[in-house]
Amino acid sequence: MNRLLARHALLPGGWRDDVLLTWDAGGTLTAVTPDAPAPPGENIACVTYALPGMINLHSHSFQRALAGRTECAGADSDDSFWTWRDLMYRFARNITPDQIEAIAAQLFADCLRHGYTSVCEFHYVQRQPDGNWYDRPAETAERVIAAARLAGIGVTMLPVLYSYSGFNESPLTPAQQRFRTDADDVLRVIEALAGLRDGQTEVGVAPHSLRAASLAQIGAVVAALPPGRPVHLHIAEQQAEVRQSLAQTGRRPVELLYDQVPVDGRWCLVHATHLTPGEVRSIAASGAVAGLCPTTEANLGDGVFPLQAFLAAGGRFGIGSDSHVSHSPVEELRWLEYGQRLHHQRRNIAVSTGQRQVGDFLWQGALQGGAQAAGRPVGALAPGRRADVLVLDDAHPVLCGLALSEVLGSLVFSGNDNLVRDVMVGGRWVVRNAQHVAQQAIAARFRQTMAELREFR
Ligand code: NGQ
Ligand code: ZN
Repeated sequence: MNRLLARHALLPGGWRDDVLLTWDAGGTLTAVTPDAPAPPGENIACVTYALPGMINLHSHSFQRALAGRTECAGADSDDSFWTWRDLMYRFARNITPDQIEAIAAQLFADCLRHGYTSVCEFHYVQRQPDGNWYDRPAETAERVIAAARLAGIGVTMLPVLYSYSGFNESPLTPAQQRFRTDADDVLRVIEALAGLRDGQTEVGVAPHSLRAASLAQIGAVVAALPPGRPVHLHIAEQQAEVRQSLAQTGRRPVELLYDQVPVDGRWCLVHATHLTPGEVRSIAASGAVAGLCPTTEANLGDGVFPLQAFLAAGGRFGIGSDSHVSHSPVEELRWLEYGQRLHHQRRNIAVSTGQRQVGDFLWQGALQGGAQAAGRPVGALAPGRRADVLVLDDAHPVLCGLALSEVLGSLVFSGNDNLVRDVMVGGRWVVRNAQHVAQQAIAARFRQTMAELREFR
C-alpha cells in the first residue's frame, strides 16, 4: 500500500497532526490529509515525525573524494581558494568514468542518510584526460545519473558550459582541458540526456561562471534550452573574481549579468557572496535562487553571504554541499545562521515576520528555493510533489520532550548525531534505520576507488 501515516508532518503551512500521505506507483503524492483517522483494519506504516526531504542544490560529486585531503598548508603558508583549485584540477586530471560513478554513488548514499533526497549536479568533467570527447558525449554525465539511480536520490543534471579561463575570453589552461565545452557541445550533451528524464531525473544547464563562459554564449545556451529548465551559474564567490571583473569589464559580475541577460526564477546563482546593496536587490527582485554552500564557502575562505539584507529584500535561497566537506543539510543550515550571528553579533537572524522559529524558517526556505533550483516537483508534502520523506528518530534524546515548534530548531541547532532514521524518495525507502539499503555494494566499490586515487598530487 502506498500510504504512510505521520503523527506529526511538516506541511507547507507548518506542522500538522495525524497526516495521511498517499502516493501513486510513479512516486508522486496524490493526497496529503491532516487529522486523518487511522484507517481501520489496515496495516499502514505509522511514524512520529515526517518532513520533506531536503534539496542539495549544488554538487560537484567527484570532489567528495578530495574532501578532507587539502587541509595541509603549503610551503609559503598563503593558501587560498586558488591554491585549493590547483589541487582540485590535479585530482580531476585522470579520474575515470568508473571512478566518477563510484564516488558519486557513495556521496549520494551519504547525502540520503543525512536527509538530502535531491541533488543538482553541476557537472564539468566531461572530456577524456587527453581533451578528446568520449565516444558517448554524455558519458560522464550518464555515469553520475547512474550513480543517482543506484543510490536512489533525485537528480538535476547540469552539463557545464566552460570555454575560457577568465573574463575577456582568455584561453583555457592545460589543467582545464577536460572541462572544455562551447555552446554547441553543451546542447549536444543535453540532447543526449533527453531520454533519461523521468520523475527522478531532470536536465538543465550550467554556464560555469562569467570567467569561464561569455555573456553571448550564456544568452545562446539559455535561449536554446527547453522552457522551464534550470540554469545554474557560479558568481562573485571570491573578492579576486570581483576585482578581475571590474578590471577587465568595468563592471562587477552580478551587475554585468543583470545588465546583459534576463535573469528569472529559472536561475540559481551559486555563492553570490560578494554583493553591493544594489546587487542584493537585483537578485531578490529577479526571483533567482541564491545557491548557498556555507560549509564549502567556509572551507575555501570565500566570505559571508549578506543573508540578512537578502532576506529583507525578499530573496530566495537554497543550500548545497558543493565540494562535499559536509553531507548534511543540518550542518549547512547551522553554518548559514551561525555565520550571520558571528558577523552581526546578534541572534536569530533567519526569520520573517510570519515565521519566528529559525529552524522552521531555514528548513522551509531551503526546501522552496531548492525545489525551484532543481526544476523538479519536490520540497513539500503536497499533492503533485514527489513522495520524498524523512522520518526522524523520535527516540533520540535531542527530540525528547519538545513542543512541535521546537523540533526543527533542535534538529538544526542541537547536538551532532544524525537524527534522520528513515528516508523515502519517490515512494521508495532508500534508508532504513539509518542504513542505506545498498550501502555494502556502494561502499565496497568506493573503497576500491579511493585506493586507486590515493596518489593524486
Ligand atoms: C568548481 N568550486 O568549479 O569546482 C569551483 C572552483 C572555479 C567552487 N567555486 C573552480 N567552490 O570556480 O573556478
Ligand atoms: Zn561549485
